Amino acid sequence: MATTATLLDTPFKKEVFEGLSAFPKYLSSKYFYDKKGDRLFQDIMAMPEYYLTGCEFQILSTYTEAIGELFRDRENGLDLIELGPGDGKKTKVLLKYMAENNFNFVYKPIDISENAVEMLSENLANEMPALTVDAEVGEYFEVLERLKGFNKRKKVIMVLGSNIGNLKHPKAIEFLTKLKDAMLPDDLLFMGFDQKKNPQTILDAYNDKAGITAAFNKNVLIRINRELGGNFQVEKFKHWEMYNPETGTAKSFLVATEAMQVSIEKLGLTVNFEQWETVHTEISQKYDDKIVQWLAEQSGLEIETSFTDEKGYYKNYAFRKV
Ligand code: AVJ
Repeated sequence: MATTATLLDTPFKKEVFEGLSAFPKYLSSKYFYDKKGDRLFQDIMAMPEYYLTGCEFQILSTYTEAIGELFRDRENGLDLIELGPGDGKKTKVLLKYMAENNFNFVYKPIDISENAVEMLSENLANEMPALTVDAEVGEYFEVLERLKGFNKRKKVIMVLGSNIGNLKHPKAIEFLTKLKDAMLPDDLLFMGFDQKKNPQTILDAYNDKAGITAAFNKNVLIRINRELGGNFQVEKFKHWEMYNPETGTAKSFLVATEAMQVSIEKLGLTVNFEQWETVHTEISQKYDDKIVQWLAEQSGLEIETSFTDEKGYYKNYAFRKV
């Protein structure tokens, strides 16, 4: 034990070791996002089946003024803090409105992908040179502590893309509660929640014919191979998606198509797979008003207002601290 324990010196190593030693096996979706994972996620956002991005873009474009004015401060300016901005395409709609309408603000994007943060900062420096950008790399839960330092003037915390959907309800409540704890009465939380809809539409979004989502899911194995000295034969795993319309939970798996043994050198770990054994890799929770209302209640937040797209596929909610 002592020899393996000393090897687990990063969260990635520790979590991969735990997840692949567990039964049933699991890996965290937060490790999808290396350089190649970021690119694959960009491709996902551009696919016709992945309706989320287009719907949220439509909402932000249609209701730019209403949303922007919700953000407006009384006098001292504001900090706009975004968790998980990705490429910032949707956010730029709001940033441009704010820049053109006399907002005094700093934009603070925080992402787990160092690569995404760098690309976004560069892009904004080119496209909106007058904008003050103060980017950071970090994980949601670790970043929340630092948010408390932003209490000198109004802050708006933004989480787009239904990123909260990667958290099961208890974790989502923990996350929302910590956001609430970092907020003052005048602060706003603006969040995107993908809505329950025809289960087929959801399945198609996470199981596209071109196999981009499959490649995205398998990228975590490639990353383990490269960063941790693993020898996964990635093509021997099958991407599998299921959606439970009762709970609103979409789940992704990697399924071993044959029995095999995988070794991960830097973890000192050998993993046995039975044929058809699974690795659970991601949840993408879908919501309705009732669930969001309940999450808010459990977290000490209240919904101030919400915006939806033409089809009602997706919703952005503005919350305040109770
Ligand atoms: C970035 C977490 C919102 O769950 O819809 C896309 C990631 N996974 N296709 C989602 C994802 C598979 C995405 N989030």
